[in-house]
Amino acid sequence: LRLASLLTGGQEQTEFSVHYQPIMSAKDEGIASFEALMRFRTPGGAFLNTASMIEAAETSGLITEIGAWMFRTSFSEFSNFQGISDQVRLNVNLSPRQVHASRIYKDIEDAATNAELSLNRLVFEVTEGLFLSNDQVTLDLLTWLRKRGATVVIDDFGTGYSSLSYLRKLPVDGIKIDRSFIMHMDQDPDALAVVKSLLAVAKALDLSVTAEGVETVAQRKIMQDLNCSYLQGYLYSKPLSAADLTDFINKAV
Ligand code: G
Ligand code: G
Ligand code: NA
Ligand code: MN
Repeated sequence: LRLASLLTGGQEQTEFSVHYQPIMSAKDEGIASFEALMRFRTPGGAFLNTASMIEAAETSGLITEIGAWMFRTSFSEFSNFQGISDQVRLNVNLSPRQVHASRIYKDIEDAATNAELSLNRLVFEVTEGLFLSNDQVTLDLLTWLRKRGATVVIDDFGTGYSSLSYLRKLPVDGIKIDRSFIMHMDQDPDALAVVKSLLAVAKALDLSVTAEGVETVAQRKIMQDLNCSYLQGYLYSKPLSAADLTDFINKAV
């Protein structure tokens, strides 16, 4: 694949695939959504580091092409998942460069049409950094997605050094609290205080909250007691291939 070989400096057959990590409803621990995460594999079968591959794709601009592939692949795999209710949704990450490429409208529309997937089954994750410059391109895209029925959440929330007051004006439906806070909250009172204040702000602004990186029963209990909406992390499942996900779904129901 030409794109992959560009990214990896010539390793011809680097394979793209998508893994899916479940997101559970905090109350009943049923499956609420799956987050689609890109995977890059060498001909030898080793997985390359996703974050560095995405960063390289972002820097080179290839992310728009890879992103379009990601929409097509994850939407159509998701619409073929068996045994999930039609309330279950698909989360997809958008990088800043993707958001700023005008083709994204058509890429999303075409992939959704092709997979016969309504946009109200989709959740788009964007990072806090996108909002720092308050640019109209970002606001227009997110507004359009929400008008079409999609959900928009801010990923890795709390790491971006932005003030909380700006949240009120943004075209978003929820936040995902960064894993670094969840990881430390049962030992570090400051991390717990941050988590509590994020939940209070989200409640006041009527935003959903997802806790990322929930690994222990103690962390789950804290988040349930604080009325967090959704939980995601290794306690439930690591990201799984579409094939392995079938087992997870069958066990969950
Ligand atoms: O699961 P994990 O190690 O793969 O994710 C590493 C990072 O790569 C995360 O920050 C995740 O949001 C990002 N990422 C994974 N897949 C995609 C994708 O399809 N698009 C974008 N923009 N980022 C992705
Ligand atoms: O930036 P984003 O939140 O999209 O990145 C998700 C990343 O977090 C992926 O690399 C995913 O594999 C990882 N991840 C998801 N759940 C857990 C968890 O419970 N613990 C740890 N350590 N990593 C997790
Ligand atoms: Na994400
Ligand atoms: Mn995240």
